[in-house]
Amino acid sequence: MTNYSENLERHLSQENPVLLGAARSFEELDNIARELGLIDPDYVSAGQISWWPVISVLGTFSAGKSTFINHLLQTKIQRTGNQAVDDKFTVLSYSDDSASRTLPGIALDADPRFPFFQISKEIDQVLQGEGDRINAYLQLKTCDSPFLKGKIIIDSPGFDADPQRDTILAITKHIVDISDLVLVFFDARHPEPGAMKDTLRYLVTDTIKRHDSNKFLFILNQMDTTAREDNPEEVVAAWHRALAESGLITGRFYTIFSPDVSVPIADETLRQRYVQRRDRDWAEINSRIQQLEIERSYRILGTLERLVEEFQDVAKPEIERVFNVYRKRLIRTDWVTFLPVLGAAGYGMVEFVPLEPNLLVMAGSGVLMGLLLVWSRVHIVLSKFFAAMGAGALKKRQKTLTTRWDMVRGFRANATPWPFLRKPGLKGWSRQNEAQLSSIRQRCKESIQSLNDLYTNPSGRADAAQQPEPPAPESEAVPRAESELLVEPASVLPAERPVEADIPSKGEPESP
Ligand SMILES: Nc1nc2c(ncn2[C@@H]2O[C@H](COP(=O)(O)OP(=O)(O)OP(=O)(O)O)[C@@H](O)[C@H]2O)c(=O)[nH]1
Ligand SMILES: [Mg+2]
Repeated sequence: MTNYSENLERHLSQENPVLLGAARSFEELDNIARELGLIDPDYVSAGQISWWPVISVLGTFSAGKSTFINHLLQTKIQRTGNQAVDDKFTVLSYSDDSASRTLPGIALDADPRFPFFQISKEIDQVLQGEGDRINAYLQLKTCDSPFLKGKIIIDSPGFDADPQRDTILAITKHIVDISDLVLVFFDARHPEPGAMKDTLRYLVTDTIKRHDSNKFLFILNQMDTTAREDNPEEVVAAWHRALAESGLITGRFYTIFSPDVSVPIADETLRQRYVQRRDRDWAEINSRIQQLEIERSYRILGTLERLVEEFQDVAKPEIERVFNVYRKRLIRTDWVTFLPVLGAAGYGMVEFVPLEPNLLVMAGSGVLMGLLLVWSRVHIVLSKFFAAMGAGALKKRQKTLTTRWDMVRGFRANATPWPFLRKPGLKGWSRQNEAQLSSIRQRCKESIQSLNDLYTNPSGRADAAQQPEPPAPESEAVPRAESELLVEPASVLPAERPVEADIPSKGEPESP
């Protein structure tokens, strides 16, 4: 077992038994592929996919990013405060150890399980030598919050807080690229464009045209502070205007505040409206986060199933086909080139018949050996030529078939000069392998069924959908229907909302 698989399995055994089975199947599949020569000895298929969805929290400084994360995780893992607190990115990852550990950035840079593997090289490209200072930019923290099971959350420094701008920007770009969900925080205490300038430019304008722009959620935090204003709608309107001026017309906009540190709202009716609106938006954010967890399990099992299919139905038959052509070509040309050897040997026999029998045997075998040597040399040259032909044909097929298995490598491992000297068929292939692959496929289907049982409830079981329930901001204030929203799958996701002034006004009662 490789180091990677060992670490992966240890981590999954703590947080997702269904996926632990999948990780073992990846390993089994790799062993078969290795025997067949389809992958390098140190290649790990499981290392090519993202095992944990990444949620990043970015935005203006002191907007409440760390406070929000602390509330999600129900622990004070991140420091908070009104000065620029975070000066580096913190990757939060699950561990069942109740003592949280903080590891330096190098831990992330060197571990292929995390999406920061070899980030120092990327940083070096932006600023030569800066990659060595990875620990100044990045750290890993472990936490035993059940909410973190099956996901990675990244906390970030405020957007305009750091003088090391280029490096911070490069890491931010990397984080945005690898994230499955990006929460962009703004501060309701500072809705003026100047205070949001950098965030608007890098996290709004630059992201609108992305193909994955749907993964960005725009959040105006600390809404409680607007309750004291004469005209709180104006705060949200100003924020929307700034977003619209940065090019964002439609999207997901949320207005929330932290239940842990919010300032009291004296007017009870107003307070209730604020809380209701906050809880509704918070539930939508939670729902998006929950959805990622569900998607990742299906995505990983889907990838495994596709890999086995590609192996059995595409890569192996293709290699077999090209290898059989190679073998046939070699046999045919062997005969064609062997005939002159036989002819020459026959001619020699006739020529040397008058010689003494002893001399005849010596001369005959000498000539025959020489001829055989020449012939085998010709055979090897031809085998290389035919192997190159086969590899070329497979290379083209590889492009059209879009399989992840390296068919050319698999063919080359088989296209030895003397394939007739071993038993027919592909090297490293047996009925047992075939049965193993079918069993992986079967297990995959069963795992998908287990997930269906976990996330849906067709039989109306009372204990269905046993996921870690994300914390509602103020559970007693959340109406029943909304608290249920927190654990529902995708079907409850709301449609995209256009920009609208989205805060209960002080005067009128809110429409339901
Ligand atoms: N009233 C109110 N205060 C909040 C809210 N969220 C955070 N705060 C306070 O705002 C300050 C900044 O919060 P942090 O969570 O440290 O903000 P941050 O975005 O992580 O800040 P940096 O890491 O420095 O960029 C802290 O004093 C928090 O207590 C909120 O919703 N309402
Ligand atoms: Mg912070």
